[in-house]
Amino acid sequence: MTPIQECLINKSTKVNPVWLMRQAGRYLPEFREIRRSNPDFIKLCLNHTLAEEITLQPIKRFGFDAAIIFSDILMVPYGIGQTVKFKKNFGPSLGTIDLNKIQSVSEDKFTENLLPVYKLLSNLKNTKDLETRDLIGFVGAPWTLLVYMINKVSPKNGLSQDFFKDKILINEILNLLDRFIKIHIENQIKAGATIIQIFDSWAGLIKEDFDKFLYDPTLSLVNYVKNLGVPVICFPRGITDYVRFTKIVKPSMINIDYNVDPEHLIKSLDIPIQGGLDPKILLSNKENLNNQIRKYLEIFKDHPYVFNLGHGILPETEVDMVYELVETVRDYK
Ligand code: 1CP
Repeated sequence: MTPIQECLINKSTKVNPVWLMRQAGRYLPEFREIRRSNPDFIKLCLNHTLAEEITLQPIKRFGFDAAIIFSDILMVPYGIGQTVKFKKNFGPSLGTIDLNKIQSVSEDKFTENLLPVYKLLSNLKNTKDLETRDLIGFVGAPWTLLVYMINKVSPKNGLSQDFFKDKILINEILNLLDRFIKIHIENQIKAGATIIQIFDSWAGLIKEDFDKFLYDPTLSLVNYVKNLGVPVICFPRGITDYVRFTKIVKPSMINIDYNVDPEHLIKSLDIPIQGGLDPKILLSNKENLNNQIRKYLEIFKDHPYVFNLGHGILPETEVDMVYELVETVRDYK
């Protein structure tokens, strides 16, 4: 059994597994080198040879307990036929939605569009580096994908004024996403994913209709993954009530963001917890980093806990600080 499975399934508090959200990415010089000669991000995600190399880069360097596939949550909108581009220093930029077009995509065509992602997983499954580690597949939650599909650019400056205007369009997209995200999950599990993580990075933007946008669609996916016999981790970043979310959605493990008070949480929840550390701490100094890491490990010493961050690692993070993080977690007694 892998260290994370020990924690997730056996509820062991004796292990301190560690991996980092967005661990395969821009803070790594070896990733930036590959990226320089591969300007088309979607193409890079669909190049299973390079994607395999990128997935394994952080494993080779830091020995994390899990590899997360090099891919993106926006591969689902891409797979159903919406144009997805990544512009330098800007982020994702999606095309206008043609509802007829995306509704007519067959399940086979969707799977065919994303075949390299599944090939990546099946190749990784057989690599020596992953014999004792988990291989994490992932999806964006319906809400977060809806946000990108309708807003068309990152909502970091807020949602467009008319975001909620077309109720029919919203409902149609949510139905479509439920169907295709499930296909993407099943394909990833069949190809070798041992855990699925659901990223709801913009859950904090939901201000009303929580059942419709947060609880119902996530519960539908969580039940689906569990029925396939694989653990599922939820990351509803920015919501105010993680306890309520966890009680309704019942994921196998909950990834907390850095605004969550972990002490309050363990008093109310008995499921394994992952994450929490503010990624900005990695931009400070080693002493501060060590103190903050120990704070989390101390709070969780009698609770099944996987060490991770409260959001993705920042591109400006120095590699040295990541070595320090892993060493501190591993040395903690
Ligand atoms: O190690 C890994 O995690 C690599 C695989 C991975 C994952 C899990 C990538 C590669 N993206 C993701 C998930 C993802 N993608 C999320 C959820 C996690 C989170 O909140 O960080 C989100 C919101 C996206 C969308 C996305 N893709 C963004 C954010 C844009 C915004 O709204 O601010 C960006 C910048 C990307 C591009 C991307 N995806 C992955 C990488 C390495 C990159 C950077 C590409 C580059 O510019 O070189």
